[in-house]
Amino acid sequence: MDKVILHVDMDAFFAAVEVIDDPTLKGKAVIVGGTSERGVVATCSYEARKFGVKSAMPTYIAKEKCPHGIFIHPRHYRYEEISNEVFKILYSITDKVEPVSIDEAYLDITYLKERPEVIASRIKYMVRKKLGLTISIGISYNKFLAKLASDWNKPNGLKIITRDMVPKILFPLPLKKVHGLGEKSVKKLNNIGIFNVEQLYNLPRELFYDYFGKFGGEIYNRIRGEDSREVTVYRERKSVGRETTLKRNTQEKEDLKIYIEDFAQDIEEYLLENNLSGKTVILKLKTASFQNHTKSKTLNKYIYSKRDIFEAAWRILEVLELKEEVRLIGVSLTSLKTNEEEQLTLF
Ligand code: TTP
Ligand code: MG
Repeated sequence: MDKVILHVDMDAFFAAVEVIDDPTLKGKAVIVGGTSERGVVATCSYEARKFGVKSAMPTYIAKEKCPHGIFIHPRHYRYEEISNEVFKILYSITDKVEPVSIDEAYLDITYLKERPEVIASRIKYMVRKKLGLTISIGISYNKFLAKLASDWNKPNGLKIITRDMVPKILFPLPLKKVHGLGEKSVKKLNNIGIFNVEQLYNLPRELFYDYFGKFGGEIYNRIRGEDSREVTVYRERKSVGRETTLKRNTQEKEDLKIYIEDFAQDIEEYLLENNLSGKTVILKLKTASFQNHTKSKTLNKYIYSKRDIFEAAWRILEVLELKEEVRLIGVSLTSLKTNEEEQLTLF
């Protein structure tokens, strides 16, 4: 069965937030970015885009192109706040949400009963009603096509790409629309007279490896509308840990060491399964008189291996003064993050 993937992306996100916070900006050329001489544009409203202003453009050039624009310094905490609200709406639809950036996510809605376009319209409605913002949504059977679809008729877009539309819909596209093709690759291809997907499609597979290295196969598949990447769900988890009441109370550190080794093994397993690593190790002890003690150490790098976890916990225990017997011991790891996966070229 084909998957059903949504790609959602807020329209002119930072600029749109500025407009909801100050409605007098509505309909104006709002440009958010560094306002110093060397600043660059983070984003701008669609009104400003008409004048050729775009993300990453030096602010002084944006001023030349759009002298009547309203230039605003970014308020990142506020964008985070609104982003959290958007994600709450997404999680109310499904747990299968993969955040990609502050204003962008994939949702796997394969197993939801309602029709995808109904679900997408509901998301758009909720975001509009609750936050006063517009969002563009693409629907397809894989991530690559869903992302292409969300970009199809921004802002406030909704687009479905079905199997029978491929390859027709892909062929006329300029290469820069192929997510995963960086600027350099596009230039290289232009140099040999390849400007759109159809021309690329007709090249032999081996050539893709020459041009894109190990990602060649991936690009070859993508322009055929194939992409097997899963929507990777990651809900932030605060910590992972294990604890146990000892069979016999003890004051011997060497006895406690064995428990720490066991815990480190379990924690490593969990982290590997979930592609996580952590930075803060916590040792917990409960004494024979039921007093709890916790001591933590934040490391200067993320760890996940049994050995690193064990060593960090042991270093805490080693220097502790045990005044009475211990009846319970626990080790946990917090400040977790998802390990970066190898990214496809430059996006
Ligand atoms: P985008 O989704 O790329 O852009 P956007 O939401 O402003 O506009 P669009 O309607 O085309 O989706 O990026 C999301 C936010 O990330 C954007 O509002 C500002 C920030 N950003 C930067 O700070 N610098 C950049 O170069 C880009 C591309 C985005
Ligand atoms: Mg956006």
